[in-house]
Amino acid sequence: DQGKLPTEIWEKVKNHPCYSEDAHHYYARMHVAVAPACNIQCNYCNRKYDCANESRPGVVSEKLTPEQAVRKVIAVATTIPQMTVLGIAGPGDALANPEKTFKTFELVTKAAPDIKLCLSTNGLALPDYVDTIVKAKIDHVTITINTIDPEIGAKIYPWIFFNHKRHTGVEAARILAHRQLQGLEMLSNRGILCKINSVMIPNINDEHLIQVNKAVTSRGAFLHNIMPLISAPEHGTAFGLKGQRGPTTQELKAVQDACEGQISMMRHCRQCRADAVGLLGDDRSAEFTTEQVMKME
Ligand code: CLF
Ligand code: SF4
Repeated sequence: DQGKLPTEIWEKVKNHPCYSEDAHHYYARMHVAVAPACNIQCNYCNRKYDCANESRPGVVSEKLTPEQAVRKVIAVATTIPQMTVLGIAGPGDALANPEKTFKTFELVTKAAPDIKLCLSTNGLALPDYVDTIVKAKIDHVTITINTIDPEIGAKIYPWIFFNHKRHTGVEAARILAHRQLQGLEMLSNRGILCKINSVMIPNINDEHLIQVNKAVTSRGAFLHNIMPLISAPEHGTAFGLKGQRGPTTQELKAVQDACEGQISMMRHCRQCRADAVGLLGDDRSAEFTTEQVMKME
């Protein structure tokens, strides 16, 4: 229910399955995998899952052009009337592929103006695209912020590509955190509902996520989604530790509980694929391959 939310905000969240826990039982979202490139490297990345910028074993998303993406959106909207939100969440970074991302949103707005637009990013390029996001009428932006401490960041991000060059170590992590928080503040000031995703990595950023929560709250974030690292064999070497594990359910809940009380905590995230379709947790992407979509037209 609306609770204490102002009506104009309620209108934006009531049928967004990620922003409203109630809505996720009734409304569906879809992702189109139009954004293959990325401008940073996360130690946990494997480009299969996204929004979460998450990583777990799975099937690689079928990459689409903006034109193919729009055909898919129409096919899904026709088949699944509860589909209210289109998100671009990878498989790389939406804002490292700005032409494809914004072209897709533009074409979708023309073809299906009722569909809400959602964008997920690591935030590095975000300050440069705030005006474009506002103009495209994107109401929902997710920024993945795992740390605000460059020393911790250096353990999560081996490098970033920024201002035409590669930066590494603490310097890279400092630039990234600064750009993420700056982008968040700029979007909040423009009335865009920002969700922060944080990947909880035991012994790296677990306790620190409470500081991240405070930092994003003070900059106007609407919702904080702390999700578990899903451990994969390759994390062992990437994190310089033998077999980086994910948190247990109890550890995750403890950190989420410790953050409760400032902004809302999202606890129903399903760590979606970059080409997810349908209700959260009920993936129907296999029904909407390019081949299937062509048959439906
Ligand atoms: Fe997609 Fe992300 Fe938009 Fe949702 S997913 S771009 S905000 S429409 Fe949702 Fe999936 Fe969790 Fe993301 S359950 S991984 S939070
Ligand atoms: Fe991978 Fe996403 Fe990190 Fe880019 S931002 S390296 S796509 S997890």
